[in-house]
This record gives sequence, structure tokens and C-alpha cells, in this order.
Amino acid sequence: MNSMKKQWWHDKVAYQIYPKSFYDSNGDGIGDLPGIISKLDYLKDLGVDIVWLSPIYKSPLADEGYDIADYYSIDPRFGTMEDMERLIEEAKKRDMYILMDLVVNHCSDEHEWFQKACQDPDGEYGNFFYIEDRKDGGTPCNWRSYFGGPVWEPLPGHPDKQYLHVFHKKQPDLNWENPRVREEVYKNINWWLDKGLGGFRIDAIINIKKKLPFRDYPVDRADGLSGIDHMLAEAEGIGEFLGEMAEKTFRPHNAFTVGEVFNEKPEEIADFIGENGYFSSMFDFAETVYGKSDRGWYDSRAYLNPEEYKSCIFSTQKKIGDTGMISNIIENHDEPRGVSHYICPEDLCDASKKLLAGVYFMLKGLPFIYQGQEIGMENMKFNSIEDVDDVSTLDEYQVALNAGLGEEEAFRRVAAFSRDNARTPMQWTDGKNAGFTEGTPWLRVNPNCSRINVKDQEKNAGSVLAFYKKLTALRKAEEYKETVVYGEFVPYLEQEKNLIGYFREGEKKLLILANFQKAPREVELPGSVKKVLLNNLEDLTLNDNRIHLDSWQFVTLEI
Ligand code: TEU
Ligand code: CA
Repeated sequence: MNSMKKQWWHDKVAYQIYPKSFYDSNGDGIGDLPGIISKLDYLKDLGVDIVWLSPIYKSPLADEGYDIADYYSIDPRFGTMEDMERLIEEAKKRDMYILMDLVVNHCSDEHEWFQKACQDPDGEYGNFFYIEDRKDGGTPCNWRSYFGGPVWEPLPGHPDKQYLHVFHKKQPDLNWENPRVREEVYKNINWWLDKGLGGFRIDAIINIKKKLPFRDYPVDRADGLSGIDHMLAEAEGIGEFLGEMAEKTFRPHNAFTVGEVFNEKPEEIADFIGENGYFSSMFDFAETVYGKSDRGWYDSRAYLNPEEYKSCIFSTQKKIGDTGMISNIIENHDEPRGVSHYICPEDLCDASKKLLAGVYFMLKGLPFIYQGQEIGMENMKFNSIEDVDDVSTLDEYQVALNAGLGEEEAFRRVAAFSRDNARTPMQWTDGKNAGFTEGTPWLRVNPNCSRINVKDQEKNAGSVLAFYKKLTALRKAEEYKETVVYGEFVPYLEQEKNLIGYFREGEKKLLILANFQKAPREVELPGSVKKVLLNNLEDLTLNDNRIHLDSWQFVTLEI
């Protein structure tokens, strides 16, 4: 049985809001905090307990808020500090928790620290960043930034110096080796937690430890640069920073944290999310990264087949076991829509969307829903590269062109991965701008809002939204909650093609079955069925020891 020490957040359901695109309360085309407050009841009704907000701090929005200019203030485009305090309070009234995004690998080049570093690179703030001399115009190493080009950029006002940025050049990396930097970060975290925040989602954290001194790694693309992964694989000692941060901030507050961790080794899982881990949880990205090519998005797989998807989620489940609580997702603000990536286009329908929802939601772990996922929002059909706002997509388009693809082909390939797919405005209604704003939306609304929107789905008991409500309700049901939250994951008929089957074994024994294909099938049952807890279709044919599953049918049975 479960050997995990219980924590307050284990049985929760989490939801990610991308504030800029969630709900605009004042008609300027940009979603905002008052807009979020006005939708708290909607989230509560969906069964959400924990709400993670992508960054809303003061920012020039070069990377949509992941470039923070002041960690202690709210960007006026999103609202005021009073709005934020009100959000925390209103959430509390509903037994909900707010998480902010902790972006501390880097700040904005418009942050006061960086401004001071530029004024006096040899002074105190120079040491807040990685600043190096430019000898003969050369760079200290050949690393490629995540958004393309070298990680080194001339320091403004000092042509003889350069600074490091592993993301955009407007996101200078903070020097975590400097204890003053860490102290400032911890002070800020505690300041927010003291305000009543539930915790944080922790951005890009694997990058805070650099392998020093700087050196070149093998060139892996025609640009003559080397992906950062090579360096990260060699960087040791990140645990000292993360352990210190947890000790000085999260643990004393009993805060919930979820790390954006991509490269943990199996033997490190306990260090990250075990009982005394650095974080409460971390995301499972096994399926997110599957099929992504080192060469870039143009060379990556636009969607996975059911067998590949199964092998990813199963390998994570087996690997994690009782070590800790992983966080399960099908999408986020950096990825294509889950239904467009894990279901092939000709198979996309309400039933297959619900199947995917059921499969990941019933896994062991904490389920996160990304805004719009609960109504089955799909990728955007962009008309051309001019439609795209995201810095990462623009770079990947260039990478594709450099690799020799024609403009149309390059656009088509990167469009499947564009971060803007998930960033189009939330579809509340079938009306003007999908009910997101009275003004002009900052990013084009997906025209399919006429067919996919909250208003219609709220009225329809067979909608994707209604199915998500059933999923959250089962997780909270007194009788089943122990099993859904803590029950052991045990695969069932793992070798059956396009069948995803597994047990959750706790106080009860549940069997999850998903016929991930169009063709109906018969499946043998391991015992008699006590109760049908979930079914994404209207009918179900059960015999003594066999079940008939229709196209895309998903069920959860008590055995
Ligand atoms: O993403 C970190 C990350 O690893 C990215 O490289 C991600 O793979 C990329 O966005 C795909 O295009 C986090 C945030 O989630 C992302 O939105 C930010 O842009 C990034 O950190 C920098 O803060
Ligand atoms: Ca607004």
C-alpha cells in the first residue's frame, strides 16, 4: 500500500492560466487579474483547487513575462498589487490556492540589477550576472541560446564586455554562484509566500547551474554552435542551490512547488520530489520531448501514435512508483495543444479528446489542466509566419530555412509546434472574440470558437467540459479518492496495440481501459465489474469476462 507521507496538495487538481489570454476585463485586448477573479467560480465548478499563473510581474514582455523587470510588482497590463491580493483572498474563500511562476534563472535586461551592472560592470551588480571580457571579439564558449544564436551578447555601453543569456538576449542569466543573488531570490520568494501565495511553478530551473569555467562543446548545427544540453549534462551541484532554496523558503511555509525539470537522472528522482526533495512535484515531460529532434522543430514529429504515447506515460509511471508525486499534463503554454499532438488529425473528435483526458487524468500523480484544454481547444491554423508572435517560433522558422527548407514547408513544419498554438485567447463563447475581450485581442482568436467554447459546453452534458468535471469529481469522491490519488499503477495488457490499460490499486481496484483507435475491439476482463465509474460514450457492452469497446471508448471500472 501507499508508503508516501500525505501532503495537503496530493489530492488536488491544478490548472494553468496564461493570464494574457485568459479573460480581459477592461477591453484593452489583454487578459488581466480582475478577469481571472471573475472566473474563479468557473474554475471551482470545474473542480480546480490549485491555480498556476504564468508570469504577471512587471515586464517588457520580450518573452511574454518570462523576462521580469521587478519581482515585487505586477505589470500594469495585468492589474495592480491590490488585484493580486484580492485574487489570493478570493481564492482562499473558495479553498483554492494561487501559484506564481518563479523565473529566477534570469531576469529582464530592464531589471534594476542589470541596469546597475551595465553602469558599473566591476561593481556589486556586475557579479549578479555572467559578464566576461571580449578578447579579440571572441566569446567565452560556443553555446547556443534556446531561442537561437550565441548565448553571448555585448554588454550595453561596454563594447569590450559581454553577458550570458541562455534564453533571449533580453533575459540575462543570474549568477547563482553569487550568494547575494540567492539571498535576493529567497527574500522575494518569502515575501510572496507571506502574502498568502500557495507556492510556485519553477521555471527553467535546470539551467541555474553552469559548468564553469566556460568552454566549448561539440558543434551540433550549421550555425557552428552547441546546444546547452551538452553543458548541462556535465554541470554538477545544482542540488546545493535547490536544497538551500527549499530550506530557506518553501519548507518553512509548507508551500507547494512544481519544477520544470527536463533532465533528471532516474537516481535523482528522490532528490527532486522525494519526501525531503527540493520540490513538491515536477512535470512529466517524457511524452512532451518524445520525437523532438536535436536539429529543431522542423525535423520533429508533429504527433505521436498511441503506442508511443503509451510507452512514454508508462515508463514515467514505472520509474516514479512511490518515490514522489509527479505532475501530469498533456500541454502547457510552450507546447502545441495536447489533442493536436497526441491524436492524429483525422481521428480528432470529442470521444478521442475525452479518451486522452481520461488516460492522463487517471494516472498516478497530480493532474494539471492548461486553460482551454477542458473544452478541447485545438491548435491554431496560422496563415503565415506573420501571424506568429512567439520568439521561439520565429527562431525555429529561421532554423528550418537555414536547413534548406522552402518558406512554405518551413512554416508548415514549425506551425505544428508554435508556442502560440496554446496562447490564443480562451474560448468563452461563440460570439465576438470568443467572449475573451470587448476590444482587439493581442493574438488572433481561433476561428473554431464557433464550435468549441465554454458557453455551449456548459449546457451540454455530453461535452468535453462535462467529462473533465466527471474526472475531477472522481478524484474527489470520498469512496475512491484514496485509490485515485495513491493507488499503485499496474499496467494491463500492455502489449495490445492501441489499447491503453492499467489498474490503480489501493483501497479499491480500478481498471482504466482506452481503445485508442477507430476500430472497435473486445477486451478480456481480469475479474467481474462492480461498477462503471467513467465512460466517455453513452453505451457500454459488458459480458461476464469481456468488454466491448467502441471507437475511442474510454472507461474506468471498479473491479
Ligand atoms: O521554458 C523553459 C524551456 O526549457 C524552453 O526552452 C522550452 O522548451 C521552450 O519554450 C520551447 O520553445 C520556460 C518557460 O516555460 C518558457 O515559456 C520561457 O520562455 C522560458 O522558460 C524562459 O523563461
Ligand atoms: Ca485587460
